[in-house]
Amino acid sequence: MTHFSHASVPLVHLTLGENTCVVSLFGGHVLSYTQSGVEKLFMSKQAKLDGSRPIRGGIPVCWPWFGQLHPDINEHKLAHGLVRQQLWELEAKVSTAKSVSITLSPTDLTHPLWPQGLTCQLIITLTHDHLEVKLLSHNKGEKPVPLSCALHSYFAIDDLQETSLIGITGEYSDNANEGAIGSTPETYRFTGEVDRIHPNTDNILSTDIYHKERPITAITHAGHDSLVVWNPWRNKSQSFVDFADDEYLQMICVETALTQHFELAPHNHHHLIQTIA
Ligand code: TA6
Repeated sequence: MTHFSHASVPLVHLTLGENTCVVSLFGGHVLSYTQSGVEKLFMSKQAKLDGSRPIRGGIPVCWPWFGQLHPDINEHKLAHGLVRQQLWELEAKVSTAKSVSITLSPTDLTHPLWPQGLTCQLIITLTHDHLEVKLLSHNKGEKPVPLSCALHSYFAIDDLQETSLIGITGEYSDNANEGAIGSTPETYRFTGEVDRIHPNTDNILSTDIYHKERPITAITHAGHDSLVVWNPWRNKSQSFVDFADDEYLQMICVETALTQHFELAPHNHHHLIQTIA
């Protein structure tokens, strides 16, 4: 289990029975989720936990755009939006016999690219058998606002060569191959760089990470219009300063996302929810 005693970013610790969750207020970023002592999330050994750059692991919050999905991104070079690199504040904490829940919100809404009238909150709920992460967007303005976002979760695995992902079907857009359209394999394995956007409109979608024939992590998605699956593989791993060269063998990203040109209507809310068990 990873310990974060060396982190200089402010942390919130949640405990319920044998389950724990650690959240950084820098980025509103879930760093760790352990279920009966088993760590479900990956955190790079070289991740920066001093607020100097986005944290490489856990659950980065990509909002109010995903990746480069903003028309002016080249000007600001802010991949994955405006909130994973700023301090969030703890608005509320509620503990019951069945769950512990915290509500966080970003503190700096002044960036010139921040969409007028749009706000977000993150509601993280630890229960006896799962962790629920809910990204709540609210358009307080009078105009529709384009919104793309993702809960960009890094999941811990034992060995990429023995890992498969179950539950995703249909076509995908392959960002590792100039957006070419591919067909999701029935047994989803990782034998090279994977960077895929899988459109999906199921109200609730369940996916499972397997190690050989054994399911190790169940992930449920809601409020999404797509899933993103990513593993950088060997070459891209070597280009990251906050990721060891061989760590691609210990993680896969399975992300609950809005990437399909969603617009949030005036005075409306949107909930993007990922549940991990
Ligand atoms: O979710 C996949 C992705 O968009 C990849 O293209 C890769 O850029 C990854 O996110 C990590 O992005 P980051 O900005 O955290 O290095």
